Amino acid sequence: MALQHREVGVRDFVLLDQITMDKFMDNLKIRFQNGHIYTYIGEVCVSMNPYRQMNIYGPDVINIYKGRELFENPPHLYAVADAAYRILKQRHQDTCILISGESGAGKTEASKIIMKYIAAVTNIHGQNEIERVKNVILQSNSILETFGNAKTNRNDNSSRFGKYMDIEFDHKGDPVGGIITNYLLEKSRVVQQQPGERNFHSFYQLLRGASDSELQQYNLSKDPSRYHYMNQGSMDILSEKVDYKSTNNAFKILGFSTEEVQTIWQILAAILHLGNIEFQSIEDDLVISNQLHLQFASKLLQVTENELSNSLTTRIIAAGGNVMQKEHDATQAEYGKDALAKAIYDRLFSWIISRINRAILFRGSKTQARFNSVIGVLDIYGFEIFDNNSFEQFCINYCNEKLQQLFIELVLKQEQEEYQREGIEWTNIEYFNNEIICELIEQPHKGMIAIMDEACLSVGKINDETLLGAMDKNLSTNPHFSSRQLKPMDKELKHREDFRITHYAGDVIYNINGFIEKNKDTLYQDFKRLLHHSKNVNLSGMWPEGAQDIKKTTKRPLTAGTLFQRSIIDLVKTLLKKEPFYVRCIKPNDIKSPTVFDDERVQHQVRYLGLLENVRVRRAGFVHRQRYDKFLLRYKMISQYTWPNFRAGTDRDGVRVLLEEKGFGSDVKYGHTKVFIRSPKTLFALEQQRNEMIPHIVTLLQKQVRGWI
Ligand code: AOV
Ligand code: MG
Repeated sequence: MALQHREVGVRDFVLLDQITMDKFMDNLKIRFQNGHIYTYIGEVCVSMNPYRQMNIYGPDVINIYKGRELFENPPHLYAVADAAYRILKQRHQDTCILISGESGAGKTEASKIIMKYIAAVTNIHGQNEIERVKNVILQSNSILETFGNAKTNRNDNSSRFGKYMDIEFDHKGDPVGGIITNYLLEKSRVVQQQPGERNFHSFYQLLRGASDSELQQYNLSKDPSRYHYMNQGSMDILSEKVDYKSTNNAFKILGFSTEEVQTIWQILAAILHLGNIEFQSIEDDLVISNQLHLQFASKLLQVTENELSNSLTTRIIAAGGNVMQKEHDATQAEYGKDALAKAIYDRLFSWIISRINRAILFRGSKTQARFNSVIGVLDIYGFEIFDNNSFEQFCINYCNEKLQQLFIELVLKQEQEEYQREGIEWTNIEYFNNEIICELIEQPHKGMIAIMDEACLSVGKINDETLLGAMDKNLSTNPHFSSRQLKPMDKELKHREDFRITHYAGDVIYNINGFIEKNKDTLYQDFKRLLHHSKNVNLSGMWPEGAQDIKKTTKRPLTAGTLFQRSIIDLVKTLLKKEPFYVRCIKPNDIKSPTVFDDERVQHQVRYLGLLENVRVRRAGFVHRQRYDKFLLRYKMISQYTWPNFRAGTDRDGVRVLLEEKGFGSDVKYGHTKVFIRSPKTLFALEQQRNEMIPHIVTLLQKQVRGWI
C-alpha cells in the first residue's frame, strides 16, 4: 500500500524552509513523482491528478483515516472528509467541501472519493434506511455523469453542469438524506459539438448498449454517424466507466419506475430523430424533407405527427385578441428545432435530478430534523479555454471567478478571524483579489451580464456586433476587458467579434457571436404546448407551462445569464453559512500522462490558484494551532510535568509548562482556547520527541499490564 513507503518531500507546504515558487514546485514535483498526490497547506488539500489508478482508496486506508486529525497521517482527501465530518458530528455545524481547479484537474473524481469515504464511515448501526440513502448518494453520481458529462478537448469525462450536493446527517452522524442542486447544463452540446468533442455520454450509451429490439423500437441504428447531433465532432468509443446497463441499474436502485426509465431513453431517441429533420423552402412553402424522422420523433414524444410538424414549421401569434398562424422560414425552423432539442434534454436532465432528490429525501426543512446538519460537496465545471469560446465558457469561467473570490475571502477571513478571536496579533499578506473581474461581469447596470440583458430586451435592431459595441463603450476602463475596437493593434484579437477577459486564471478570448441568442434562450410557446399535450405523462409533466392559454401574454422570462448569476449568488450565500474545507486540484499536464510533470502548466495553476499566498498567509500566522486539551493529549508524554497527567492547573497551564520546559516558549502564542506554534521546526521537534517516547511508553504500559496480571 502506497501509504507505507517512505514519504518524500514535505506533507504541508508551510513546512518548506523558504516559501518561494521554486521550492513550492520542487516539493510538488517530487511528491507527484513518488506517488504522493496530496499535500496540504494547513487544512487546504492540494491534489495532483495522477492520471492512473492509485491503490490508496481501499477499506484499509479508510480505517487509517477514520476519526484522526489531519496531521496524524499522510495527506489524503479522506482526512479532509473526516475533518469535515467530525466538525459536523461534534459541533452540529454545517460544513462544506469546495473542490476547484481547471477542467480535467480531478474535481469530479475527488468529489466521488469524498462521498465514498463519508458513506464508508457512517451507519455503524447498519440501519436499512441509512444504507439506502448512502446507496442513492453513490449511485446518483453515475446517472448524473451519464447525462451531464461529455468528452471535451480537455477532459474525456468533463462535467457540463455544476453540482452541489448537501448530504444531511442526523444528530448521531448518520446520513439520512440529501439534495442535489444543479447549475446550468451546457445544453448547446446536444445540437452542436466542436471538432474532437462528443455529445453527452447518454446518447452513446443508448446506441451502443441498448439491445437490438430496443433500438428497433426507437427506430435507431447502432451507428452514431447516422445522426446529425452525434456526428459533428468525435465519435470515439471511450472506455466509458458507466455503461447503459449500469445506468439502468442505477435508475432501478434509485427507484425510477420502468415507465420513467423508458421515457428517458425514448426522449433521447426522439432528440436524435429531431436532429435529422431538415427543412426546405419550396417556392413559398416550408417543407420537411425527411418525413420518416418526423414520424419517429412524434411517435417517441407521443404527440401526433401533425402537431409536431406544425410546431416545427409555424408559430401561433396572439395579437390584439386575435390568434394567427405564421409560417417560419427555413432558418427560423432550423433554429426552433435545435432550441426544442436542447430544451427537451435540459428539462429531462432537471427532471432526473428532481427524481433523484425525491429518492434521497432531504428532510432539512421538517421540524423533526432541526438537529440535523449537512456536509455540502461542490463539484462544478472547471475554468476552461478552448479554441472557440462562447457564452457557455463565459458562464463557466464566471462561476470559477466567484469560487476563487470565495476562497480569497474565506481563507483570509478565517485566518484573520481566528487570530482576532484568540487575541493574537496579525499582519496582512498581499494577494491578487479578483473582485474586479467579478464586478466586470456582474455589476448591476454596468456589468457584462446587465449589458447583455439590455441588448436582449431592447426592441430595436440589436445584434451581437452592436452588443459588443455597447460593451466597448461601458467597459473600456476596466483593465480586465479588451476588444478589437479598444485595442486594434492587439494580434490575439483576430476577429472583429473577439473580446478578451483577463480572468484570474488567464486570458480568454471569447467570440461574441451567438451571445444574444444564447442569453435570450427563447423557446417558442408552440413547443411548450406541444410537449405539455404529449400522451406520455412523465414528459407532459416536465412542461407544466404549456397549459397556459394562448391569448394570455406571457411575462418575458429572465435571461440565461441573469438566471445563472442568481443561482451562483445563491450558492455563494449557502456556502458562506458553512465551515469550508478546500480541495485545490491541479493538472500535471495536458496529455493525460501519469508521468509527465509539465513545469510551466503546473506553475501557472499554482500561481493563479494563489497557493503561494495561501502558504504565506498560513505561515505569517502560525503553522499549527491546536486546542489545549488535544495538544496535551498528544504531547503530554514528553514532559515530566505533564505525564501521565497534568494536575497543577488548566490545560492551558499544562501546555505552557510543557513548552517552556522544552525551550519552545518563545516560538508559541497562547490564545484563548488554542496554542499557536509559529515555526515548523517546533512542530517537528515535538513530533520527534513524541516518537522517541512512544516505545518507552509502550514498554511501560506492557510492564504495568504484566504487573497487574
Ligand atoms: P474535473 O472534474 O476536474 O474536470 P475529473 O475529475 O473528471 O476532472 O478528472 C479527469 C480524469 O483524470 C478522470 O477521468 C481520471 O481519468 C483522471 N483522474 C482524476 N483524479 C484521479 C484520481 N484521484 N485517481 C485516478 N485518476 C484520476 V471538468 O469536469 O472537465 O472541470 O469540467
Ligand atoms: Mg468534473
